[in-house]
Amino acid sequence: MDYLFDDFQKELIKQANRIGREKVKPLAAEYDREGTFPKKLIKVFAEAGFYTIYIPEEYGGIGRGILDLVLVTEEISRFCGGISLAVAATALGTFPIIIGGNEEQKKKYLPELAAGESIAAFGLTEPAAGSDAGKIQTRAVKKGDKYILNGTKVFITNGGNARINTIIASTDPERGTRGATAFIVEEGMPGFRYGKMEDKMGIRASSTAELIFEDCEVPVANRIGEEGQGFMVAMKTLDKSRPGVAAQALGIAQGAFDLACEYAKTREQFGQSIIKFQAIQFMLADMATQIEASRAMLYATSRMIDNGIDDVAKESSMCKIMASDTAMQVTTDAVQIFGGYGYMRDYPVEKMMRDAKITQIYEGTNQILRMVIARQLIKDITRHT
Ligand code: COS
Repeated sequence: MDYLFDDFQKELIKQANRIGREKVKPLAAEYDREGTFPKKLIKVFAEAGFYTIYIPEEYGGIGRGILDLVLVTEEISRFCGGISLAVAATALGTFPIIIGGNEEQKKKYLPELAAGESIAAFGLTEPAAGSDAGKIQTRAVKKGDKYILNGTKVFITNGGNARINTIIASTDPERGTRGATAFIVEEGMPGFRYGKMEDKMGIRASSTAELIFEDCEVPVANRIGEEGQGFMVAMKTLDKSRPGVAAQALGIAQGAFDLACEYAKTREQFGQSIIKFQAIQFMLADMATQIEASRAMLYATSRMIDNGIDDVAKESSMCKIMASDTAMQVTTDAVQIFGGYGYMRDYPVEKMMRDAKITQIYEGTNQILRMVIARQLIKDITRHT
């Protein structure tokens, strides 16, 4: 699909691929085993300008867009789906400021994020509010020039390492989704601490933490938008970030596919390389087809967003479902092609299968996303009849 990119994007893909191959790949197995957060790679990503991509020029970015961001995420994820989150989940944590922040907030926070001096996290999920995000219980009560936050966020990607956290809390529980409000909470604000660090099946080079707010004092100046706009900010954020999950999934799938092809060429059984068997050829053909279909849908959705189309809940859900289901299928098939070796930790494909699983779950389970798609389909049908 090279012909579809401008010169900047072609260079960006090459650069991200080189960094993935030279810097990410050698660390992927160790960081997965040890659950190491990739602090030293954040410096590399920052120097490469990956954090500037989605930030407007007036705040230290280069004002490109979602397509460029997904291209970088895809390339890094070919080598490690966990490490790619140091970029992709920072974008997720930054989008609420870009979408709903005022001029002062953008001037204050975006330049350090663009420079990669800080990374960001997005805090929506709670123990009792996962798919039903409108049921959040974290409370924010205004007292003078501060809000006092109380509650717990769970499963927060980049948690424990993000200086800047965009948090959705309820300022008016009786109003449900219309009572939610978004805040920027900095590491070190009084009453904000980290709880449990999760020990996960996959994406182990990414941190996943509990964020605990105990009478946490957040200046009124750190409220994003007005009271009651938090749910809308969260939903618009997810519309922009789900293609990032699709890119992560696609990269993982492509990485597993490349290894499976290589292995199938070199592995000999019954006197010939196993790629000569139709059973393997058909598997590889299906894997490649699913990957290309996911890629086409992801790039099309990213281009829609970059062209200013706001109403993309359906398309961003579709590309996330398509790519994450593909990643799960392709990585499972890659393990199958590797046979017994694929099941062993000595080979990288079992990690890819573990990393792929989360892409079907987070930033909206694929079941919830089908609901989002169906709701939009019903609206479209009603509009056209
Ligand atoms: N863009 C802008 N506004 C949106 C929106 C979108 N994509 N989706 C919903 N909204 C608005 C609705 O228009 C509605 O506004 P009004 O109150 O003004 O009518 C409001 O948000 C509530 O929406 P809705 O009625 O659809 O809320 P529900 O509680 O029924 O369901 C879902 C919302 C299920 C879509 C939401 O809870 C969701 O996305 N859940 C998954 C959460 C998730 O992804 N979690 C992962 C962790 S975050 S990394």
